[in-house]
Amino acid sequence: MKNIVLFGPPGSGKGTQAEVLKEKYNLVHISTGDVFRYNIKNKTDLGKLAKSYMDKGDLVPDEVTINMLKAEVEKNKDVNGFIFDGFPRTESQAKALDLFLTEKKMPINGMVALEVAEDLLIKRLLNRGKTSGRTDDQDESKIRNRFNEYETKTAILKHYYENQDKYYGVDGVGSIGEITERLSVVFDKL
Ligand code: B4P
Repeated sequence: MKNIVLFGPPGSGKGTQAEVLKEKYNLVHISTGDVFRYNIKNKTDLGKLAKSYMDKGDLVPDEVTINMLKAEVEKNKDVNGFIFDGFPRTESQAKALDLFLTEKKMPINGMVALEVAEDLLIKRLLNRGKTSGRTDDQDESKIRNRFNEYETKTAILKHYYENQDKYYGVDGVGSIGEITERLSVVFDKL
């Protein structure tokens, strides 16, 4: 099995690349952001809760996100592996994921991180905000709050996976195709 955490700051291209890589490697793509947006669209209780955090650019509480992620994994039996996109985003999510996947005897092979400078990320997100309808992409102060959440709660996960010899950084600047090529070099090794 290949279980890969696709990592990077908001707008680094995790969702974009996961769409391509899931086909190439026959993996199940779980994006916690997409699952939340699906629930918001369908006005479920989970969606209403998530919306109150996402609209401000805050992270959704760990307990909610961890339970949701586990349910998504359980829906997919007998698969080649998973691309986790946007999860984990806190140390407590990373520990919960390790515990859960170790119990299932399907550990993480590696964290593959897209590295992109903040000024370029802001441009990409504001640009998407013009057409996506995503409220968290339309306002620079909300985008800056997402970066702040990333810096204070998520960026430390680089060290978490480095300590397990599982961190692989990839330059996330270039065309979408070029970046897929770079990521594939790492995916092939894992
Ligand atoms: P996510 O949905 O995970 O999304 P993201 O960080 O905005 O973006 P991603 O990196 O996937 O970028 P994308 O490919 O779309 O999170 C949204 C919110 O959900 C969070 O703020 C949080 O509130 C909540 N949430 C999600 N997971 C959570 C968790 N585990 N715990 C708590 N809360 C959680 O690309 C962005 C843009 O760049 C696109 O427009 C794309 O077309 C463009 N782009 C991509 N690659 C490009 C390239 N090479 N060149 C130019 N443009 C490119």
